[in-house]
Amino acid sequence: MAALAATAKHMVPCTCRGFDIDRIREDFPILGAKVRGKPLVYLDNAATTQKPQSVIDAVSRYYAAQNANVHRGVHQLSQNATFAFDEARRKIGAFINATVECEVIFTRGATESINLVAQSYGRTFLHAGDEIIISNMEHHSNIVPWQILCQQTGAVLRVIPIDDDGNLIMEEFDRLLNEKTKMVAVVHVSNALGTVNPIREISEKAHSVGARVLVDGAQSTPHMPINVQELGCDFFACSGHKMYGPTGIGVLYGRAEALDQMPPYQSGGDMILSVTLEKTVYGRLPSKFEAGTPHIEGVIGLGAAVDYLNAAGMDAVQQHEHELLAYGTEVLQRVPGLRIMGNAREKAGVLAFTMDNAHPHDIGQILDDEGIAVRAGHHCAQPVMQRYGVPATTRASLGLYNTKEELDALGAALQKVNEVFS
Ligand code: 7TS
Repeated sequence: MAALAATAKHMVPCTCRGFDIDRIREDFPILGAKVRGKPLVYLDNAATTQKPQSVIDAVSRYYAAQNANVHRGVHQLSQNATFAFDEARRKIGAFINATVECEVIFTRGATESINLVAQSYGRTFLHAGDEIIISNMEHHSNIVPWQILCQQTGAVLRVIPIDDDGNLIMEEFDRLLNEKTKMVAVVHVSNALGTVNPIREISEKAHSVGARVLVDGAQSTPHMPINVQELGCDFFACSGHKMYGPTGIGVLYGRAEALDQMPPYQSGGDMILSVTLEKTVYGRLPSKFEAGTPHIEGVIGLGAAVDYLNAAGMDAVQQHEHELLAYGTEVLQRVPGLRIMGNAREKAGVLAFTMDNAHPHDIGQILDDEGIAVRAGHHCAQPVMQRYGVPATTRASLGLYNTKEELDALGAALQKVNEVFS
């Protein structure tokens, strides 16, 4: 208690060079809000992030000045909208270092991206007896699509276990890999533990037995520079709303060579070269995978989010959040009866914990009374909860606009939780 109070008074500014946190916070109008009469402390960034004014403006500018359907109008408005849409694809491709922009497929989010690969690649190339490797720390979005594919094809799901700290047990991965492995689908950063997984090593090992690699990048893309070529993966999935962009838009990156071999996932307008009543010739990448009118303002808003992240600098974002994570870990460690879940060697973005005396939902409620937004529950990662024998955790998840002062406020509020439940 004394230690906590001392911390709260002694506010330590972020020392990251070139990262002007005050300016950044001013860019996000919602961060000025009050919740229950207290300044909002938003620590639920793994669920969704807040939006900078530039993203809000890009979406509203589209509707106020550019609204038209894309890739089909000869008129000026449609050409303007098409230009803005295509420009966003270029920016996003560069942001993740895709080789060519047609490797960027727009989807509804990470969930749809993974389902697209499972159904299009999986149903075409996987057969009875083939093996799919996932890990024990996956979000349900990277479990259920593979379970369904297994039911459809007779393929078999294998799972890399995790150790007590939340690291993948790589020796077990080595043991699971064999010539029957056709797909390795792993999360880059765990939403429940914060673990950063060694994707490059996983890709190299998987490719050595001829398997494809899908990376669930929903929780890595907002926190660190992403280079899909360096990661060596075949597919990479992410969600716009977790990277300060709009909801309902996401990305599937796929190697052109792999996407070229895959059949469409959905069909209709915009994904064809020609249609007769007897036969359809599919369009080229990326349109083959983008049937129907796309989420135009979502794509444009995501382009603006990527501009924003580039201006902040992903190296600086990573360093800032790294400092926050270390600081927040210390703050939490000082709370009596609190156990952090997930102490992996490499971590990003997430501080999940349980407390001896209080249920995660009660903790979430008391924090909400203090204006602090966290998530309590299983975080759509029930196998992680089963691994550690807990029904749920409380999770504070970080974003680029968070501060050490906010983590002090979290620590002080958790002290109140202890007072209420002691
Ligand atoms: N993969 C991971 C690792 C995630 O954390 C999430 C969402 C998804 C996939 C699915 O993303 P979506 O945008 O398609 O829904 N995770 C969370 C979370 O941790 N709290 O709320 C949503």
